[in-house]
This record gives sequence, C-alpha cells and structure tokens, in this order.
Amino acid sequence: MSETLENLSSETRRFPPPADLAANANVKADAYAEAATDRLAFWAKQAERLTWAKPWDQILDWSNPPFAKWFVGGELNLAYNCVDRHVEAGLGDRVAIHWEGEPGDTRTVTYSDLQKLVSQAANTLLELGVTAGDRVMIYMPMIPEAAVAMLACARIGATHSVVFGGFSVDALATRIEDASAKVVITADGGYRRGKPSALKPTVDEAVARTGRIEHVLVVRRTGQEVAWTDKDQWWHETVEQASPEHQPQAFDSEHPLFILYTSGTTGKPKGILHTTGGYLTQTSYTHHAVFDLKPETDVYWCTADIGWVTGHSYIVYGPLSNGATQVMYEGTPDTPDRGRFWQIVDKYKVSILYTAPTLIRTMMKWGDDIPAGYDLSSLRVLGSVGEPINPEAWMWYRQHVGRERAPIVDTWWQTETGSIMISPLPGVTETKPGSAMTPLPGIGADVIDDQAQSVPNGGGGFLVLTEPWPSMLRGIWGDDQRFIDTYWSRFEGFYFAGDGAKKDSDGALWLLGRVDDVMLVSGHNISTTEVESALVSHPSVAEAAVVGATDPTTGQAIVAFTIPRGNVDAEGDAGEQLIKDLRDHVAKTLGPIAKPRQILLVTELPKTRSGKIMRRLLRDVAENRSLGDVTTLQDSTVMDLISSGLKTAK
Ligand code: 6R9
Repeated sequence: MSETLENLSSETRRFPPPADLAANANVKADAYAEAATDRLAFWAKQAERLTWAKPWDQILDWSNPPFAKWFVGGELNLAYNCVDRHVEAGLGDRVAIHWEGEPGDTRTVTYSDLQKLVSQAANTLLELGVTAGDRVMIYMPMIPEAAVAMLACARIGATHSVVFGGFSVDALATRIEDASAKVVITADGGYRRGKPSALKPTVDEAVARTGRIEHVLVVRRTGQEVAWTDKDQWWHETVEQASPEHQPQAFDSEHPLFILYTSGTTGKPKGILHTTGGYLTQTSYTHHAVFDLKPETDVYWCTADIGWVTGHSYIVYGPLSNGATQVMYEGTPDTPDRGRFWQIVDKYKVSILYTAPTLIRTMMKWGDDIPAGYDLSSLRVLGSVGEPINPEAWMWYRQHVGRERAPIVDTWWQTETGSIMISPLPGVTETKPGSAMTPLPGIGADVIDDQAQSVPNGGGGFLVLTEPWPSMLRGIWGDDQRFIDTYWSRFEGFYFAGDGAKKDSDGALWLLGRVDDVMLVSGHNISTTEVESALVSHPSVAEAAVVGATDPTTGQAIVAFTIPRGNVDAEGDAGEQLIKDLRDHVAKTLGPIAKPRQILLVTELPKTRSGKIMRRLLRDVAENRSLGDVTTLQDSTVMDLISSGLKTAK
C-alpha cells in the first residue's frame, strides 16, 4: 500500500454547540488541558466516579506491553456499581429501563427491581454451579433479562459472552467451544418484524454439537412451543423463585468481565477480552461526557442490540453505572410501521438518542415526512456509531431529527477499545458534518503514514492509538500471539486500529473506513467512504456501498451499489439516466479519478447485525466470485437480490 489514502472531499459547514448546553455541560473544554497535563491522574479521577471496595496501588502497569493492567490492586463489583449503589443512595424508585416490546407490550424496571432481579439471577447461577472465572454464553432477544443476565454474571465474577440472537448454530457452537462455556442463557424467542422468532432451537443444536454445556436457562418471552432436555431450566421457575438477597463480592480490577467475538475477515472469530475496573471507568466517564447525561432529567435511548459492543458499553455498563433512565426496544424500526422509532422518542420523551448511520440512511430513504409526523422536541443530544456517517446523512439527522438544535456526536471506537475514543463533546466542540473530530480527553490517537510518521494536517493514512487507555482490550481469548500480531505489530509502539483516516486543515479526524476496503485505482488509494459520501450527497440517493473490483486497465475499478431514495423513479430509462447523472456527480464532487466504472441500483445492501456494510461480499459479486462466509449477515436473502439485479444490469 502506498503512502496515503487519497484525501478528496472538502466540507465547510460548521456547527457550534448550543449556548445553553455549553453553559451547563458535564464536561467543558478544560478537561482536555487537565488530561494533557497528567493523563494518569486524569483517569484516576474518573475512576473515582465508581465505588471501589479496595483502592488501587498503581494507576497503570505498562511494564509488559501490549498487556496492560489498570488500577492495579483495586477491587470492585460491577453489578454493585451499576445497580445497588443507586438503590443505597435512595434512587431505588428511579426507572432504569422503560422496556418496549415489539408488539407494543411494555415493562418498567426500576433500580430496585433491577437489584432484585440481578440478585436472583446471581443466586440461580451459583446454584447451577457457576463460579467466578467460569464462562456463560448469553443468546437473547432485546428484553430486560438480557441486561440482567450480564449483570448477574458480573456480580458473581463469571465472564459473559453475548452472541447476537439470530446468529447461526455454527456461530454459536464455535463461540461456546472457543470460550469453553458451561452455561447458556437464552429465551424461547423474541419478536422481529411482527412475528415470534425462535432462538431455543439454535441453542439446542449448538449445545448438542459441543457437549460442553451443563445447563441452559430459558426465559419465556414468546410462549412458542420448545423442545426440552434435562439440561434446560425455565427462568421463571428458577430465577424468579430464587432469593432476592445476594451480597456482592469485590473482584480484582483486572478480573475478566466479558469476551465478545468479532468476525475477522478470515479464519476463526476473535474473542476480545475486557476486564473490570478500567472498562467501567471509561464506559462510565465517556457516557457522562459524550452524551452529557443528566440522570435526574434525561431519558436516554441507545438503539443497538445487546450482542454488539455498543449494547454492552452504552446500554448496560455505561448508562447503568451513571444511574440513567433509558429506553430499551425489542424490535425492528419498521414494525408496525416506519414511524416506530419516532413514536418511541415521542412517547418516552427521549432526550438523548444514540444510533447508527445505517439506520439514519434507512430513515432518509423512507422519507422526511415520517419523522415530521412526531413530536421530537425532547431530543437534545444525538449520537452516531458504527460506520463513518456521510455528511448528508449527518445533515439529515440534524435537520429532521435534531430539528437544527441538538448537537451530533459522531463517536469512533471499536469492540477492542471498549469505549468511545474519538468524538466531539456536545458542549464544547464545533462540529463538522462527517467528522468524528478529536480524541477525547485522556486519549492518544494519531494518523500515521507507512513509515509510522505522524502525517501533517491535510494528510491521510492509518489511524493509530498512541497511549494505553483504561477500557482497552486485554487480549484475544486464548491467543496472545494473535493479539500481538493483529494490533501491535504493524507499527512499533502503536495500536493499529485497521481504519484509514485523514486530518483536515484544523487537525480534525475523518474516518475513511477499513484499510482492507481501500481501493487502488490507477495508482491512487481511494477510500470507499468518500465515494459513498459523494453518492449520498446526490438528492436521489439514500445509501451507497462502494468496492474496488479487479480491472485490466486501472488495476482496480470503482463499482458502486446504490439505493435510490423512496420517491425516486429508478426504472428503465429513468434508471439509466440516474446512473449517468450519479457517475458525473461523483466525478464532479471528487475528481475524475473517483468516477465509478459501474453503478448498480439496488434495493438492499448486505449488512452485519450491527449494521455495517459487508463490502467483502459485494466485492465477490463485482468480481463474479462465489460468496465467502455469510454467517454474520443480517438477512441472507439480500445477496440473491443483488446478484440477480447485477445480471439484468449487464
Ligand atoms: C463500536 C463499533 C469497529 C469499526 C471501526 C470502524 C467502524 C465505528 C465509527 C466507525 C467511522 C465512526 N466505526 N464507529 N467508523 N466513524 N463513528 O462499531 O465497534 O463493531 O467493533 O466496529 O467500526 O471501522 O474500526 P465494532
């Protein structure tokens, strides 16, 4: 790969923070200076937001890089920090979770309720023979019991590993094996798209295949008929009958909290390991700082699934450690209709919304009139995570959801980083549509070239993290060498994130997508993100995914898969004209080098369960290959649609 990633687009719009928010912000500009003066003292101060049973002796032990230890010698219980201490502080009646089932059934879970449920689940796990250090798999729909299960594990020191409900038998069985788990917590099913969707049969098959699992705990959610073995126990017959008294025991700051698997591009999935004290310190601080959470008045809603790291850090650990009141939604955004998200915001008066670019682009595609039909005036901070957010999607979010008032925080981070690393602060940062802006206080990040030299402003290259951070992964489960090889070997002394990025003339950071996705066209490295953003900036386009396909003349050529907006005629001649207009539009916006060789109009794009576009599969289509691994695809029929569309387009 040659020196830099091409740096094509230019964006001049600027949005200062609202004055009232800035005046009352949880975190102000001085935090940057404070952290720069003494980074470790800054993190120690944030760790004091938590309740420790035993104070630490040392803030950071980095004597054996890349294996970090934070708050060495300290002891705490995470469930106590997320639940009991709020009850002890007299906040037991505060709502922790406003749960909204897809069919419209609801539950209200207070912090007192949560304390009872988590204690009961902890007692049940202990009765099933789970002890500190054991691994427990969680394969659940988005119901409060999913959060309860995670907290119950944390409470007794068991390490949880959540697998997206809906992943295949294969995916679940491999993860059970890799983690050598002994218990699975699941449900009969959950509701998706208006129908009960079964989970238990997948667990049954995976359990039969691995032979490792001793017990399966099953929540009854849908009431579907389920097969039963002597390993199975109903949640309502065990947990709900168990004693609600459980004394939490403190664990070492470096006690393993969870393993979360990320699908590598090749080979077996990586079990990313997170531990206790540093992880909670940074999730708690970043949730407080980036979303400006005021726990007494805000209603927070993160639309992620619990099976994604975003659900771990910003539904369970961050918000609950801060005593937040939050919404949790079980289902899909278009059930019973496309206004469902806005109806929920309106109903619960959500003030902080954290969602993903894929959803924002979907909402754009559905049309402006849908959010316009709801009262969204409660919203005061909007967050984005998961992919680069295209400037036009950012603007749409600002105008149609934030109604030109609410600041947007575009938060860059990874399963591996555990918490948000690069993001605006809503009361401090003047934002630019499409930029994640700057590293948070206490975080070291840079963009470097092939030679590991920091690029000047205006340059592009590889995003790296330059200092250890409290919620950093502690390794890959069972594979230290792979941990070193994957993240710490490409550039000496830096954590390599695998993302391309550029610094603009002010030094703000723009994420350009995974470096594996970068295209090499006639000797130029072009980022998929910039071409996609140029396409999305055309008024007829809702979403676009761009890949580089082998080309005899240019090495690689740009192939774009594009979803037109809902009101656009893309049939026959109109479609041909649109394709021509779009090719010209990209050439005009970014330069002729970025003009796509081919544009295909499609109705869907292949995405992971967390909403990331799977460009690898589109590359297979564009190069006429059979498809690679599709087990992490959200909807497996999408690829058939795209392949057949491609044939008619040729
Ligand atoms: C939290 C999460 C990590 C990868 C990451 C990057 C992409 C996430 C982003 C973003 C641009 C953002 N990513 N947030 N890219 N801007 N605000 O998504 O974790 O599922 O492990 O994915 O997602 O490519 O490297 P994970």
